Order: sequence, then C-alpha cells, then structure tokens
Amino acid sequence: MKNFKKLVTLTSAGLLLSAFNPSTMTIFAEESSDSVETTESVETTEGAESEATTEESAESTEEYAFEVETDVINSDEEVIGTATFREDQEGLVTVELELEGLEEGEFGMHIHEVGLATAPTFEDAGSHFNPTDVEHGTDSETGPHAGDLPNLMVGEDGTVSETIEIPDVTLDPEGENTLNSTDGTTLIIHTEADDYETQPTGDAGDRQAAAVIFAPLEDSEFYEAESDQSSDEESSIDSEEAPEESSEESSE
Ligand SMILES: [Cu+2]
Repeated sequence: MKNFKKLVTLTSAGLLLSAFNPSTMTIFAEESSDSVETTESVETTEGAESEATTEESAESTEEYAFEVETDVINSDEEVIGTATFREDQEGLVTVELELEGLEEGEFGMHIHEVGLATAPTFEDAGSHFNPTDVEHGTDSETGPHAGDLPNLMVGEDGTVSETIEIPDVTLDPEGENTLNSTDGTTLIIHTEADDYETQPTGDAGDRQAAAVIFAPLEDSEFYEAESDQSSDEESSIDSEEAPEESSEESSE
C-alpha cells in the first residue's frame, strides 16, 4: 500500500501540471499540418536539451494537437496501467490503453463527468459525460453519450493494449464537448459489460478502475475535493497539509 500512496501523489501532481501548466499538454493547434508528417525528430535548436519540457513531448508535438497521459488505478488503489488521450491535427480523439492485472472479461467503459476518482468505488466521478443530454448507449434512440465507449475486452492474461477512437469529443479546452471541462473528466472501467441500451448506465455494474483525465478546474464546485492532495504548486490552497506521502519510497 505504500507504493500506492506514492503513485497517487505522483498522479495528482501530474494532474495539477496538466491543469495549470500547458507544457505537459503539448498545445500547438495552429501549427502547420502540411509540412510535418514525420515523427522522426523535432527541429529543435541546437542545445535545446536545456528545455526540460521538450523531452517528453518531442515525439508527439508534430502529430498531435493535444496529448494527456493518465494512470489507471484499480479499487485497491494500485496503478494497473496508463490511458493516453490524444487529439490529432484533424480533431480525432483517441485513447490508447495499456493495462494489466485485470480479470478476464467484457467490461463497460465510459468517460464520466467529474475529474475525481476515489477508490474503491470511484463514485465521485459522477455520471456519464453527456454534454448533449441524450440517452445512453449506441442502441438507444438518441444516444450514445459522448462519453460512451465500447466495452473493454480483456483476455486470459489480464492485459489490454489497444487504441479506441472517441468520435464526439475534443481535448481542446475551448472546443465543443471538451473533456477538458470545468468539472474535469474521468475514464471508468466497470465490473460488468455495458448492454448499450439500459438507461442511464448500460447496466454495467460497479466501477473497478479509473483514470482522471482532467482534474476539476479552480472554478468548479469539485475543485476543492482534490486540493487536499495538491499543495506543491498552488500556494493559495486553503488546506496546507504537510506532504507526509513524500517520504514514502517505493521498494519495487
Ligand atoms: Cu461508466
């Protein structure tokens, strides 16, 4: 469990960064898309190594307008992998899932409407992300929700390695149906399959894993709920808790 605490701390720090520091999110939506197709290398100036922020995003900056990598956490608060959300220059949003340690099976998966995910229930992630106020599921009359995703298929080995398209959303904070909304958003993996029609959740059972995509912004009613873990960057946060987790070192 010590490992977990540390990981959670790291996660929330990362979320803070993505919420307040655009450098982790690789924004350059207006860059020319005609001349930059190769992922070979970025044309940085000589000696650009000193620019710390280029290291992580160098490969993706030309291909993607936005990129957000998040840890996926199970109900025991263990990190079981990553979910990397990307938006290309044409506006297509995808999520690449690299997961392990799951049970074999078919599980409902959605984006939920609050950027909070407290184990073991993850109930604070709220309902499905549904900015257009339609019915749930591809088999409903008006659906699906923008946050509805195909069921996650997990094989015997408990791993998942796949990329899924998310057609009706954007990662652009200014865009329509943006996942980078005031209240944030969270990816949820359920314990049962989504039947794609039962309202409002597809009868997908409980929540077994989650990944906060975007944390709530400062003017969200949910903002405070996550501020207890994040006092490293924002000095104005009311609760100034000592960072006790920071002394926990992983031995694995
Ligand atoms: Cu869900």
